[in-house]
Amino acid sequence: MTIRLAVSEEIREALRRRAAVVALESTIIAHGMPYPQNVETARSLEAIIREGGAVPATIAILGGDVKVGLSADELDRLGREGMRIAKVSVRDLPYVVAMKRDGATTVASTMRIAALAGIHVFATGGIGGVHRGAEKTFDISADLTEFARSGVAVVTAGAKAILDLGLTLETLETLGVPVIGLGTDDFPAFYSRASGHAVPMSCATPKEVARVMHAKWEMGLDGGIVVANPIPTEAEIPAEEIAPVIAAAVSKADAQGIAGKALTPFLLAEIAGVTAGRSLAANIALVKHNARMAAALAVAYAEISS
Ligand code: PSU
Ligand code: MN
Repeated sequence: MTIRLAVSEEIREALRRRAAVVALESTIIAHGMPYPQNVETARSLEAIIREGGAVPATIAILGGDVKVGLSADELDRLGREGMRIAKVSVRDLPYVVAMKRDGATTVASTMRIAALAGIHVFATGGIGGVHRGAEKTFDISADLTEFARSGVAVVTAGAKAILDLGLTLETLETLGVPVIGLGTDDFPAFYSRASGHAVPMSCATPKEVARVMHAKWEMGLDGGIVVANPIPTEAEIPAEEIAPVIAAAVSKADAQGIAGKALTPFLLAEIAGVTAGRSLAANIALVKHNARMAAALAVAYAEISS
């Protein structure tokens, strides 16, 4: 027995044909960006994926239903409700379903639901990871453990420098998760194209990444793949510029005792406030870029696996 999924007709039909489908998460809409830019962005992501020849599958929990594919009204409701909607990671799934609540899914829970639905490619902004100071707080995102389990390739602009990127990469290695730099040898740091941490492997094209996906799962190696796709140069905020802003946000969270699932949204909102919207523009540009790459990857993977 697995979770009953409410998959839209269009997506069900695409999966039946083994066509290209790209999953999208909803925490980035409800908690990652302000209204109305969040809804506008969510809509453009779906349009970009369609232009790329794939079917978008935005995932969220609505009234306890695990939705794969949202209507325009449902997407709007998520965006308007924003922070009032629960942030739902894997541990929270049974609670929101049983209580018939709404929930915005994180990378971890979106990966799990995508895998259950038979979707192998997912576009996000940045994945969660090992937080700075995790040796004391134990704050390591469930996104990482999910990569060890769910067979989904996640296109991400690396991970934000609010995290300890070195420890994040070490943890992914321990969990047996491939981290592929797409056109880069350096693990991207979300707002910046490089972090100074090398990726263990790189591919030049989405086609090559699709071959790695196919090889991994054919070999019976379960679990996901991190596809690290750097932010476009013109939208980048250089590391030396964003570093002090991030450091200040981390200290402020520490001083105010912000921890657990509230930490990531707190840091994101702090950074957006201090950079006067520049971080938001960068965020929107990189997610769109990830959606474009994810569509190409889903098309290439559909070709290889059929
Ligand atoms: N990183 C971002 N923006 C986000 C998130 C992460 O740059 O919106 C969201 C994603 O949904 C991710 C979640 O899965 O935060 C991780 O939260 P936590 O660290 O509490 O696991
Ligand atoms: Mn956490």
